[in-house]
Amino acid sequence: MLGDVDPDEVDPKSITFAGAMAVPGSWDVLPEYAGRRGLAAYGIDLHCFDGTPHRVVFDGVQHWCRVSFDGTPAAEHRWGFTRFGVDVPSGSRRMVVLVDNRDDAGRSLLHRDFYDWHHHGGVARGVALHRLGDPWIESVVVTTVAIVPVPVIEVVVEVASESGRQTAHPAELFVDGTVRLATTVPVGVTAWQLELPDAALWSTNDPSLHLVEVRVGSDDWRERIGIRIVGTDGGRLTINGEAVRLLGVNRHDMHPDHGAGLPDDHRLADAQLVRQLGANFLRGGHYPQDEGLLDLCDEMGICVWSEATSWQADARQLTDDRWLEDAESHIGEMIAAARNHPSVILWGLLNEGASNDLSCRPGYERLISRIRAADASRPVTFAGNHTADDVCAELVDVVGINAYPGWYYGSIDDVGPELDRLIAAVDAAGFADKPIIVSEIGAEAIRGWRDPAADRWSEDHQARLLDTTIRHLFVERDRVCGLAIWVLADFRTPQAMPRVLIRPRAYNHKGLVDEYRRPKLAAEVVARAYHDLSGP
Ligand code: ADA
Repeated sequence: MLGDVDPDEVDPKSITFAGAMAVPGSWDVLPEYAGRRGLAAYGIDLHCFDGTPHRVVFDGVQHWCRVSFDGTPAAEHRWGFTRFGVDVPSGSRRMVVLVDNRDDAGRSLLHRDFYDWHHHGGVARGVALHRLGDPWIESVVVTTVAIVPVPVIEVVVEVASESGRQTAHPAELFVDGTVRLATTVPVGVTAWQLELPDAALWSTNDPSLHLVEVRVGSDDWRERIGIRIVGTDGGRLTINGEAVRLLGVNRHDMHPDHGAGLPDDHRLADAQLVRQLGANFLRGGHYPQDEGLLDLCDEMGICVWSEATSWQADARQLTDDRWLEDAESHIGEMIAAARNHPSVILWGLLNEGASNDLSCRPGYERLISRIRAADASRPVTFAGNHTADDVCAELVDVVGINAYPGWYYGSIDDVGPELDRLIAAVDAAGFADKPIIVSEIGAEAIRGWRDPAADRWSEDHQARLLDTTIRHLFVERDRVCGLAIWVLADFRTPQAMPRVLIRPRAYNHKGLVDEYRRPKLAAEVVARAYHDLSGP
């Protein structure tokens, strides 16, 4: 760890590597570096000798990094949680990655002075060295085009080459191990449509998956896909034309022992916990989730709201061209990494941004257009906390409502009337045909604090509030199509004053389970209510 130094002052060649660090991992959960902010350096020797291009692919480095080879800077990346690749020069090279976890909005624009979750530092997600071949496959995108009368998918392949554009390269396309196409492709983008009469569809109850493999020259690329169409219809969200009720939770990709670098088994445990709760829906609040988790959601039929990072963006950010540019490129990276996952049914952005401010509307328009231009096959949404005077809901397909009646204001008796008031405001604004998701609601509870009076901070209060919410939304009323409880597990939050004074231990305690995933009463109560609603 280099500490509180300016990365521009650091010569990667002069660094002496004294410590050791696991990759993936967050350094600031290790006792040696606990809570430290600053610059860290990772070093490794790479040997790429066979004359074909190589690329090192990072799945998430938090939050700013500069990659260099033999001291020469090759790339910088801002903001964690998304994948990026850096081409490696051939030969034996010393790769040094400078990683900065300081909250520095100058260097990492998507930051602001306070985000309600702790920002860990490190090469928190996976890293892989790819031998590309020449030509190589740059990307494969698979989209469901139709499901009747037979399923049809579109496969878009982008091919690149160092040695010229003209050549037609031999290519093959396999689905579930059977060759479906043997042809040639040029450098650039090629699209194929393919009928798959026998292919089973993906749904939450029956999440069938298929393997698409593309080979071009000596390079190959595999994508596990699900065939399904997501849509909206008269206030309902549909998968393959059938209305789906989303019963869910929000999730932070965090754990006290691992920071943001969770091992696979922890993500598996979280996905299993979601299923045990009777839930079929996960909102990745407030940043793109790790692809390993998306794989699990694909397999388990858990629908995902994939969200681009931002938290309470204000007019200063939403009217700043540079900020919007950064947000756009972050959105592009999110979509590129997650778009082939059938579980991802919604693109989300701008959690609790200033959607009530007309001056921010062009910013919303710009970012929403960026999403639609990259992928028009999924509805777009944002979680708003200005529902009563929102001026941007018109721009999205699904309206998200964040509200905390019974916690930050009012009592549990106010939960139903307050949700009715907000839902009525959406309908009155002319959006009665848009699906609504209550994207956040919850209360804090300190695990172990049971209180017959069910006062705030008790497990009893939280359980009662969530039970009231679920019954109100889905038993007494039937307007919303989904709910994402805030939040699956307790999580660490910043020390910032004065907010930390309402966050005991510097934790947000609105989890159904605590930070080690030990259940609170609410987990039991929510599981009962969700299972009752979703049937046997
Ligand atoms: C907001 C925000 C969440 C969390 C929540 C809370 O709605 O979107 O990130 O901070 O409040 O716990 O207060």
